[in-house]
Formats: sequence, structure tokens, C-alpha cells
Amino acid sequence: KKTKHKILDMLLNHSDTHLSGQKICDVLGCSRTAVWKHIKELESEGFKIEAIQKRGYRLLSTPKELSEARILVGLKTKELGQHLIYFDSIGSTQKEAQHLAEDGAPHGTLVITSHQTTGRGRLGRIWSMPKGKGIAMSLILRPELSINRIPQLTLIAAVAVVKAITDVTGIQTDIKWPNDILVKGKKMVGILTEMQTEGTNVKAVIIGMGMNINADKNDFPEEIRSIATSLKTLTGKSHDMSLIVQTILFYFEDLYMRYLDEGFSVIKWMWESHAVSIGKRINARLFNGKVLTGLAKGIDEEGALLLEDDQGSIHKIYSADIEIK
Ligand code: BTX
Repeated sequence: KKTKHKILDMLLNHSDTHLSGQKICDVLGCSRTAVWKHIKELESEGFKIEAIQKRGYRLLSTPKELSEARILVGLKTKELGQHLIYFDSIGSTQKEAQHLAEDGAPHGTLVITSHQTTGRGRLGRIWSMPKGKGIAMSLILRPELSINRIPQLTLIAAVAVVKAITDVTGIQTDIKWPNDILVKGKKMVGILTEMQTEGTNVKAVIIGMGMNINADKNDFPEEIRSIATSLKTLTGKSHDMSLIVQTILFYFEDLYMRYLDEGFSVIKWMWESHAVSIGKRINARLFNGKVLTGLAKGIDEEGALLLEDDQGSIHKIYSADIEIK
């Protein structure tokens, strides 16, 4: 752990009193000048720190903006996010994670930024993000699972995001199969799951998430203004993005472990309880251009969507865009 993170940890745990520079030096075995330098760095990252002569430092507030230090300090996971690759700005975290996975990045590696310039969705579509107002992250997993189970990981990710958002903000969100998190029908989060395989073996899975957090309506490009929403537009205030990331990682790891131990059924009911499309008539636009219309019955044990058409036959859908009618 970096000295700067250790100092932040100490400040977070002593926010009711001042912590003397000498005390920090003694605990961490570094010089007063080094402490001062790290404090200045934390301040430049948006932490408000009071410094009083002879008494020391006290943390007054943490930034709402994404902060590497704030994500790492107090992160309650064993693996997910512990290997954090943070960028002030990057083209696409997904692309970077793909490269890192090829180079052997370990399970749980997280690539993250709040300024993604060329984000992508499924089928080469664009994922846009107003600078500094949202989270773009890609998580590398190395599951020992067969290829047909990988779509289930998208559903686990969705449940983790829904739980984390409710925990941190009190906002209830809906899941639209397979990869959107909506509020009042508008998209707040998009999830993109990709994998690297060798023969029939899964080498890595990369789960990308794009989240609209502190953007105002007008921050979005014109063409998605009517379909996108953010936590800020819903609540009227900004939210602590690092805390949201920590909470998502916590739930993701917890659900993932339970999934490995107990199978998909534990996730399935949680997922279904948040799903908006189930029990409704939908159009499913398949990626080969075909459109199926019918009743969304639920998901099966693999995470595929079950659609009953008007002739009563059940179709298993593995990937599509769906419209709720
Ligand atoms: P998708 O193909 O399901 O959705 C993409 C569509 O969503 C776009 O065509 C557009 O209509 C709409 N859209 C674009 N930007 C936004 C936005 N900010 N809010 C709401 N709607 C939007 C969804 O793909 C999966 C997106 C994954 C993005 C993450 S971000 C981290 C990682 N890096 C990366 O390049 N992609 C992933």
C-alpha cells in the first residue's frame, strides 16, 4: 500500500480529532516533509484537509469525484479491485482491460476512469460519458466456468450495481435484460461483457460498466438526452463516485462467491425481482436483424431470456436488444 493511502486511512479513522504530523511519521516511518507532500497531493485530488500548527491534520471532507486513493482505502474485498489501474483519462477502459488480460492481469484487476473519450457499447455502438461526471470501469475475471455460463456474469454484475446504488443513494433501479440498468425507463448504467477464449476454455472475462452519476441532463450529447438518466438528475445532488465503486465491488464479490458455491439459482431470483421486462410483451431485436415479439416469461438457468411467441413456442434468447411494449 502506498504511503499516501496509509495517510488517508489514518485521517479517515481519526476524522474527529487532529492527527499530528509527528504521529503519522512515527507510525509510517517517513519524514515530516514526506507527510506534508502527500497531504498536498490528497488536497489536489479534492480532499479537504485542515492543518493547524502544533495540532496537526484533520480530514474535513472527501471528494465526490472519482479518486484512486478513496477507492482503495477501505475497500472491503479480497480480490475485486485490489489491483486497481486508474486513469485520469483514457480512450476505453474495456480496450485497456482486454490488453491487460492478454498480458496476464490477475483475477479482480479493475481498470477505471471518470474521463473516457471513446467508450463503446455492444456491436460497436458508442458509449458516451460527460467528462468527470460518471464512472467507466472494466473488471477482469478469470472464472473456471464453461463458455455457456458467461452470460450469467452480466446478470450478477447487474444485481451488484442495483444493490450498490440503493445502498449508497436510496434510489431503486430496474434491470432490463440483459445489460441495462434503468430508472423510469431511462438508462443509467450499461454493461458490456466480453471474453477471451482458447479453444473451449475461458481465459478471461471482461465486464465493462458505464455509469451516469453526476451528469446533469444537458451534459449528455443531444442524441441520448431523452434516453439517458443519471443519479444527479434523479436526486438533485452529486454522489460519492468512489464509494459507489467500492460498494459495487463488495456486492459483486459477495454474489460471485455465492454463485460459485451455490450456483445460479441464488442470483436468478434476485435478478428477477429487479427485472422490468419479465411478464411484459416485448420486441427482441436479434443481432442477425430478426425481430421476435411475444411475452417475456423469465430467464433460464443459463441466464438466457425466455420469450413466448404468439403461437405459444418458447424461444431462448442469448443476446438481443429488447423493447418493452
Ligand atoms: P449498448 O450497446 O447496450 O448501448 C449503447 C447505446 O446506449 C448507444 O447506442 C446509445 O444509444 C446509448 N448510450 C450511449 N451512451 C449512453 C449513456 N451515457 N447513457 C445512456 N445511454 C447511452 C451498453 O451498450 C454497454 C456500455 C458499456 C460501456 C462501458 S464503460 C466502461 C467500458 N469501456 C468501454 O469502452 N465500454 C465499457
